[in-house]
Amino acid sequence: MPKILRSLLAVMALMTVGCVDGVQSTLDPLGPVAARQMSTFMVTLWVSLGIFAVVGSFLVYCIAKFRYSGEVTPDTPLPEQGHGSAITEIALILISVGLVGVIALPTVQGVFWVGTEPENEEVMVIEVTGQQWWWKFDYPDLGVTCANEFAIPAGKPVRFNLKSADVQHSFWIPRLGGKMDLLPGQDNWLWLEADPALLAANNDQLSTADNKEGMRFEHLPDDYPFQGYVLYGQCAEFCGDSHAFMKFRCLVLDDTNWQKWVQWQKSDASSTLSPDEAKAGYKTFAKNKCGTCHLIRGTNARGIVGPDLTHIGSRTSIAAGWLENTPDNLGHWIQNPGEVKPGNIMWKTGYKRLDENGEVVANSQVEVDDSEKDILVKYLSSLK
Ligand code: HEC
Ligand SMILES: [Cu+2]
Repeated sequence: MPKILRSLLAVMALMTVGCVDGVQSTLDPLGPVAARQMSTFMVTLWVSLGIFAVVGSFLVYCIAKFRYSGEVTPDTPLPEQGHGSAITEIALILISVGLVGVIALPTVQGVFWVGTEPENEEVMVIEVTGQQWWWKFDYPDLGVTCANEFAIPAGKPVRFNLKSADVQHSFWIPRLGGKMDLLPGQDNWLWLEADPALLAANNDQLSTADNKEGMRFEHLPDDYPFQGYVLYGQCAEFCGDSHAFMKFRCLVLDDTNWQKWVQWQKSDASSTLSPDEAKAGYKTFAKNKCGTCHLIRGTNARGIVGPDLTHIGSRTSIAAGWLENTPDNLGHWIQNPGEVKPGNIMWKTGYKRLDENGEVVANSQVEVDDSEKDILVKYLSSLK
């Protein structure tokens, strides 16, 4: 096989594997919107494959059947020439129009279905704000605000009102459906739902100690305060340096866990450290000006530039779904966020940096040394 063909096949194989077996596969729906989008896609796929098979077979047949077998010289006569057949042409036009109809009907119906909130059902509203490079989630009816990880109740439709604080982003939870742009100055929305039956039916895809490879969506860790599923989301519109690291996690909870989650989210920060240790932790936080950008409810840290850190200790991830929430990752992030997510606002506008001439370039010049880092990691991890 020629080298170029082999490389092409390898790339195609890799891409297909990425589609079929990912935690963010659109071909493996876990909710009605994703299922509908997938079935519409399958109609188009089957029709296209049918056309490919019929046209391809004719082509191969004609090449084989009408091939000139003798030696070709300048004197070889042209084969018999035809000038079209009205009947064939009309038939082909009718068949094409028919096939376009077969594709268009479910597509147009689907567009309207996806664009209309489910009737006769209470639809919960979540306001989503995309920011470079993290997500803010507000529940106006519940008085809950959180960042980068949010929860929805299983089996209930949710309306996402989409806004952007800066540039264009796009909200996407591939296994639930989507996606939709967040535009500065224009309000978009979409609705999604996680289907408990589909979640239960795909239980074998859960990550377990010996099934990390086959993982397609996850159970929450055992020490998480609630039990449920984790679905992965992603910004799907290029929005700057760290666009690829602008992820988020959507927790899907049953009724009992959902009620518990809401109560917990509404509560102020509570540290598992002793009051003295917690006080020292907060002091270090305040000293480094972290509170000018971050909110920790129940303290004087009231910043809104960065994500809400009220319950950061109980999050599964940090840096907008990009890193697992471990003490090492948290420490690395706090000391050098620019290395984790190039160009991010915390690093760019908060931290002490030098330009190529050794001149200081930054506003507030945060610089966290090792002992302060340890205190901050201990304090933030204790905010459950
Ligand atoms: C200039 C504003 C600013 C300052 C000062 C700042 N941060 Fe941040 N912080 C941000 C922004 C913006 C993000 C989101 C970055 C991203 O994900 O792109 C962030 C993210 C974080 C995260 C991850 C949060 C999440 O939801 O994943 C942690 C933890 C954090 N900061 C801790 C700190 C600590 C500790 C300090 C003080 C040493 C600090 N920050 C100082 C703006 C700031
Ligand atoms: Cu984005």
